[in-house]
Amino acid sequence: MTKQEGRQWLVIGATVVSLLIALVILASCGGETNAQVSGTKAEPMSQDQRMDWWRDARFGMFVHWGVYAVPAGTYKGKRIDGGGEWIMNTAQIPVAEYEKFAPRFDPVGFRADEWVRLAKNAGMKYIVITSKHHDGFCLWDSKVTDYDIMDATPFKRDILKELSVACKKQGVKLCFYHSIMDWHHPDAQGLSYPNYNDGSNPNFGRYVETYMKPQLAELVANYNPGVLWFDGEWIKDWTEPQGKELYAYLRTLQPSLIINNRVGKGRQGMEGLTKGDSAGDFGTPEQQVPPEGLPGVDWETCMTMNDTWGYKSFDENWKSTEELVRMLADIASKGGNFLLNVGPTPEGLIPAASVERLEGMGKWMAVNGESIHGATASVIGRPEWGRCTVKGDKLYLHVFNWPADGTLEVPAVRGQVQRAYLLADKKHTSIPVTQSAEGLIVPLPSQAPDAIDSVIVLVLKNK
Ligand code: FHN
Repeated sequence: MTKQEGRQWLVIGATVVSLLIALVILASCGGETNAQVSGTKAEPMSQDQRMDWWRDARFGMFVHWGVYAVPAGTYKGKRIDGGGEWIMNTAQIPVAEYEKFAPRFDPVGFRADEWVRLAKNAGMKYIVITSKHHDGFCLWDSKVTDYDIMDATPFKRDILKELSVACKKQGVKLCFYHSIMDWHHPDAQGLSYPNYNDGSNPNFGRYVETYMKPQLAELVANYNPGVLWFDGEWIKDWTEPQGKELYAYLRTLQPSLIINNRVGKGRQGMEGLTKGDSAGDFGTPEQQVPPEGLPGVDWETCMTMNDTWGYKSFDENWKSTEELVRMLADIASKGGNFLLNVGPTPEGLIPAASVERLEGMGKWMAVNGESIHGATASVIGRPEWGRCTVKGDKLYLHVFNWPADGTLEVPAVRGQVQRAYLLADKKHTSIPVTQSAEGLIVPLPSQAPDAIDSVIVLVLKNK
C-alpha cells in the first residue's frame, strides 16, 4: 500500500472515529447540541453563557502568519498589491512553486510567551491566529496532511501547541482563524487554481468530509480553542446548508465553542453583519466599524494596523496609537469587539511598529481598561466630544476633545448621578456635576489626564 493510500485509509478511519465521537457526545447530551457535558450530567449552556467571556473581552489580537511571510509581499522582484497573505494568488504563483516557500519558513525567533504577553499587556483577552489561510498551509502538526509546520519546514515545532500552552499559562483565550477555501488541496480549489471560484470541483464534498472536518476535529480536540473564526466562505462551492451543518457538528465537539458568521453565507460582504437566520454567533465587519450601535447583536470589527493582514516588508502605512485607542473606544461604545491584527515576520517576530502601538494601547488600557472590558453600548448616543460606554451603575465618558472652557456638556442620562470622578485619578476625587436644561454640566480641570482619551466616570444611583 502506498503512503498516499495509507493516508487515505487513515483519513477515512479518522472520519469514522470523529463521527462516532460526535454521536457519543450528542447521545450523552440527550440530543442537546448546545449542552456542556461535564461528568455524567449534561448541563445546558445558553448562548449567553457561551458568549459571556467574549462579550467581556471586547479586545483581541488577530495574527495572520504562514509561509506567505517568506516572500513578504515581493515575488520575482515585483511588489504585489493587496494583502501579503494573498501573494500566491495575486502573483499567480503555481502551487508547486509556492510550496518551495515552506522549506524556507524557519521562524527561529518565535517565542509564544512573548507574543501572548504583548497581547495581554495591550489589554487583549484573546488571540485569533490563522491555523490555515487560503494557501492551505497548516501551522500545526496535522495528521491528515504533510503540508504543515512539522513536515514541510525545517522548524518542526507545533506553533499552535506552543501558543496554547502560553495562552493557558497567561489566562488568554486561544482561537483559530480557519479558511474554508483552500488553494492547495486538489479536492478543494487546488484543482482549478489560480481560478479559485468556478465552483467546478466534484470532489469538494470529499475535501469537506475527509479533510476539513477531521482537521477542525484535531484543532478542537488538541487545542480547545475559544472561537473558530471561519473565512473564505464566499466561494461558490460552499453553501449555507453546509455552513449550518458544520456549525451543528462543531457544537457537538465542544459545546462552549463560539463560531463566527463566516461559517455560513450570512455575512453581508465587508459590512460583515448577519442577514436572516444564517449560521454563526457573531457578525464580522472587516476594516470598518458600524456607524451605529447594534443593540442585542454580537459583532466584532477586524482591522489591520497598516494595510496588510500578512507581513509585507514595505508596508509602512501604520495607523497611529491615538487612532487605534479611539477606535477601540468607538467600537466598545457601540457594543462591539475589536480584533486588531499583527502580521509576524518570517523570523517569528511581531513588527516593531506593531509592538510600539500595542504598548501604547496597553499604557492607556492600564489606566482605563475598566471602561472597555465588560462594557456595553452608549446610552447617550455619540456626543461630539467623544464616546460613552456603560457597565453596571457606571457611565464612562470618553473625552477625545477636552473642552477649552473647562465644562463638559453631557446629554441627559436616565437616573440620578450619585458622583463623578476622573478614572485616571486614583483617589477618585469627586467632581461636582450640575443639572442643566439639556442634561449635565461637568466642570473639568484645564489639563486633560490623557491626550488621546480621558475617561470621566458617572456613578448612577442605580444600574
Ligand atoms: O481573504 C481574507 C483576507 O486575506 C483576510 O484573512 C481577511 C481578514 O478577515 N479576510 C478575508 C478578506 O475578507
